Order: sequence, then C-alpha cells, then structure tokens
Amino acid sequence: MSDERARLFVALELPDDARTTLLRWRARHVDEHAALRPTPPASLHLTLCFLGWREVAEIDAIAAACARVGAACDAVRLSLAEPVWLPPRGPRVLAVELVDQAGGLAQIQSALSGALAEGGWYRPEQRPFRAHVTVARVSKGARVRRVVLRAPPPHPLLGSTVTLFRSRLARGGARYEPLRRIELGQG
Ligand code: 2AM
Repeated sequence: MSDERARLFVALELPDDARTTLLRWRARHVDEHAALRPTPPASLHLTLCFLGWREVAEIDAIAAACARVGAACDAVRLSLAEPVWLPPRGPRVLAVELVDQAGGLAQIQSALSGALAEGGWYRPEQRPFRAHVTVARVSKGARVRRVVLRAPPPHPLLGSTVTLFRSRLARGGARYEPLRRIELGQG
C-alpha cells in the first residue's frame, strides 16, 4: 500500500486503571485459551468510527472535525460489563462491553459519525453502535463456542480522551499510531 493512504479510525481511550482491571481479568480468565490472541495492552480502546483507507492529505481535516466534536462533548462515565463474542455467530473477537448509562458515549459516537460523514470521510454503520473493547482475537479456524467466561469486575471509569488513530498493518498484527488526541469538554 502506498504512503499516500492511511487506514484510520477514531476511538475512546481507556484510563490506565480500567486498562489494568481488564488486563488482570484477562490474565486470570482468558489468556489460558490457546484459541485466543490477546490484544496488546497499548491497543485496548473503544472504537467509535472506523474510517478505513483515506488519503493522507485528508488527515488534518479529519482531525479538525474530530476536535470540533470533542470540544462540544463532555467526558463520559462508563462501566465495564459483560464479555461478548463478536459477531455472535462465528466470533472473530472476544470483547468486553461497556455500560453507557447516561448515553453520553452514544451521543459522542453519533456526533462523530455525523461530522465525519458530512466531510465525506466516513460511511455510517447500518448496525446500532455497540460499545466494546476488543480484548482478544480468535485464531483462524479456532472454535470458541463452548468457552464460557466470567465477567470482569464492574469497574467505573471516566472516558475523557478521543483519539484519531492510524492502523499500520503488519505480520504480527496491526499497530495503532495516535495521530491526534482530543480531550473531551475542553471547548
Ligand atoms: P474492534 O473495536 O472490534 O476491535 C482498528 O482496526 C479498530 O477499528 C479495531 O478496534 C476494530 O474493531 C475497529 N474496526 C471497526 N470496523 C472495522 C473494520 N471493518 N475493519 C477493521 N477494523 C474495524
């Protein structure tokens, strides 16, 4: 792939303590499963909009649109919830859902989706937004239907950073490079 294009997505970052809780839970209940490849700790995030391949020349405008949305949104209170296999039939990832009780995260996602679509950089998803953090990927050909997992502790967290990432595909798995970090509610 040429350097002219970049694979982009926007995600909510997790505070360190929530990340630690997830990693501890994963070490106790998930890492033993040979069919699962754990997400590297630095790659644990909650994806809001996956843009796919865009022109590198568009990155500044995309980042500016994300910053405008972020400035108008407050940080969001969330809580770690149940582990889920996604998609439910023929799962490719193990994720942990997040409870967005006050709906603040859904509002940010919807505002970002609208702004990025308006800029012509994003095609909004048809399926409803499902807040989750991918904690492991299912190895090719592996079956995980019978694997039953305990939920992590219901850890409350404040999501305050939305980041535009570039995903660099590599043999050992994608590497995510932050291009612009936006602190919520700093407008
Ligand atoms: P995930 O949140 O379920 O892990 C970078 O690839 C991030 O964008 C990942 O966190 C990934 O999903 C998310 N994503 C959403 N849609 C995607 C798609 N069609 N292809 C690749 N990644 C996608």
